[in-house]
Amino acid sequence: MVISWSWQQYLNEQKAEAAPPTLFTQSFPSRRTGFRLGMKLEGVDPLHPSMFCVLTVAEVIGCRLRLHIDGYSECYDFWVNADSADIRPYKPVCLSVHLSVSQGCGFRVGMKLEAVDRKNPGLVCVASVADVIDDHFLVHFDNWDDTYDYWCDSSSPYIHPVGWCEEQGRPLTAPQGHPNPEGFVWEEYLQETGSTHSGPIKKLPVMTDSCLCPNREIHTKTTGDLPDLHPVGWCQRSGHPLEPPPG
Ligand code: MLZ
Repeated sequence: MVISWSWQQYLNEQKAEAAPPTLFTQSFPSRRTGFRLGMKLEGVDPLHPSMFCVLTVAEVIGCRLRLHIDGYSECYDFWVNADSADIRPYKPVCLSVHLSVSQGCGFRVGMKLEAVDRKNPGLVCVASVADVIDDHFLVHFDNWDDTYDYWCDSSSPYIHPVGWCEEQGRPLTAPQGHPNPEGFVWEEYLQETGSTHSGPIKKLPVMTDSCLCPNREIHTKTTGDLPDLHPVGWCQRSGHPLEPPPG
């Protein structure tokens, strides 16, 4: 007889509490996804997050999608949540229209910000807005090559306004090759580069700031992984299988 694994029983056995849903930026899915096999869309290539690719829905489980990058091997297929900010519909009018000013978010090319390096999620670095399309913009890390770039919108948990690190008492990684990385001062840098800072960045939700754990190192890693963390019961509610702990 197969006895199904139960969260409640597991929490009781472990004498542990579940992280409450209020700590998560992701809510429970409100409805079943309408994505179907073969549908085409566009989205960010996770291996090259500065690029949008033509994608095909290759598998749907609950509200998770396996996406195939058209023209490339299946080994590059990747999974996202159906409500991921990294995928978008084909919109004939807006396709390939690069706007220097976004219509909604207020970000402009050249504005400076502090952003999590998603390849090194322990680092928050000096960054610039490198491109804007509709309400999405490309984050580029100053004086680094574009392999660290990624697209996001103003609600992204990875971006912070200039001065955020200082306010939080945490280190800010200066641009590569900066003459005095330990003594980086925004005012001087903005003056040297003749740039402005991005004002309208939405701050990290308060609950995320206080986060699951007081340890700063772990908090940073958690921040880097936010879109893939869900509260207890999310898999059941979204129709996705949950891998129980072994044993
Ligand atoms: N250890 C790496 C860190 C690169 C960080 C870049 N951040 C945009 C290196 O030095 O190559």
